[in-house]
Amino acid sequence: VEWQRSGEYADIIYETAEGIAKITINRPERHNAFRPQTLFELQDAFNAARDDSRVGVIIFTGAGDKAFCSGGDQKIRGDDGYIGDDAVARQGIGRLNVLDLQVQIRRLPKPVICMVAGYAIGGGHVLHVCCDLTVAADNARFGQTGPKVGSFDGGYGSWLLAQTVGLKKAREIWYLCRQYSAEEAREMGLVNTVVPLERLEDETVAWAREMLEKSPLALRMVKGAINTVSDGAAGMQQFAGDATMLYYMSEEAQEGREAFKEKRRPEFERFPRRP
Ligand code: 2NE
Repeated sequence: VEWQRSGEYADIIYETAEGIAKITINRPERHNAFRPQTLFELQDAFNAARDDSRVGVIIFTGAGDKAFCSGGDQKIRGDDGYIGDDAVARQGIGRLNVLDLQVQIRRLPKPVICMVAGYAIGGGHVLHVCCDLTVAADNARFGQTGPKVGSFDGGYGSWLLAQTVGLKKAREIWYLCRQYSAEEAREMGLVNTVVPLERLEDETVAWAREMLEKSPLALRMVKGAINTVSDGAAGMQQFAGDATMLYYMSEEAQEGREAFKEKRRPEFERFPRRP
């Protein structure tokens, strides 16, 4: 794949090719741990991928083969969150803006594949849980560390994980803070497939290409439908928005718009009252 790089980022890399956007956390010296700036940049890149109508699938990964992401950067963790170098941080206030990224991945109406080589751990593990699919290299290691390092994720990191692997397993993962191999993760339904490290990108791209052959609207609706159950009112709101979008695309809705502009009575009687 001939990736085309774009955007001005310090902590991430944004690339596109053949209808695929690849977003890479680029802090390998810290096992791709994130700081507030990393997350602002990721949010910007995911927005770019959402807005680009040529992009149908997003691959989310980490630089190098040691880690996808090791969660929040513990070296810049303050007493109330992660301290960056923005104006808020200068007031001594920390951030937990990874939560905004989790929501963004869930809401993004295109499939997001997490491509994991090495560690997906702590807040990095939660990010993979939030992605639609995970393709793991055979050297991948999965796990939560929160209760070991003085943290936890009681949102998607807990209940979406429980929905993915079951309640007992989710408790084990959080209470014991063990690490699991790629094969163990596959057996518990935490990842979709495991491939040799050297084939990781090729296999992930193949999964992306397979989805790109499918109807974009159908994929959008299925993602929304699956998330609706677990996202409650917010999931319903997104799904309802998609229903409005589809309605706008109908002749019936367009007749309402045209009639308003032409200052005439809308001719809705020509549309069937569907059973
Ligand atoms: C990932 C793991 C198990 C890897 O161990 P190992 O032995 O293979 O590598 P090492 O030497 O620990 O790590 C390599 C370098 O990366 C840094 C390390 O400190 C080391 O650099 P030096 O100190 O030698 O210069 N590094 C790795 N992870 C880092 C991190 N998260 N922050 C800053 N530097 C990091 C092992 O490295 C590990 O256990 N890492 C910590 C994982 C962790 O606990 N993450 C935070 C969980 S809490 C969280 O993410 C979170 C949340 O729960 C809720 C909201 C928001 C965030």
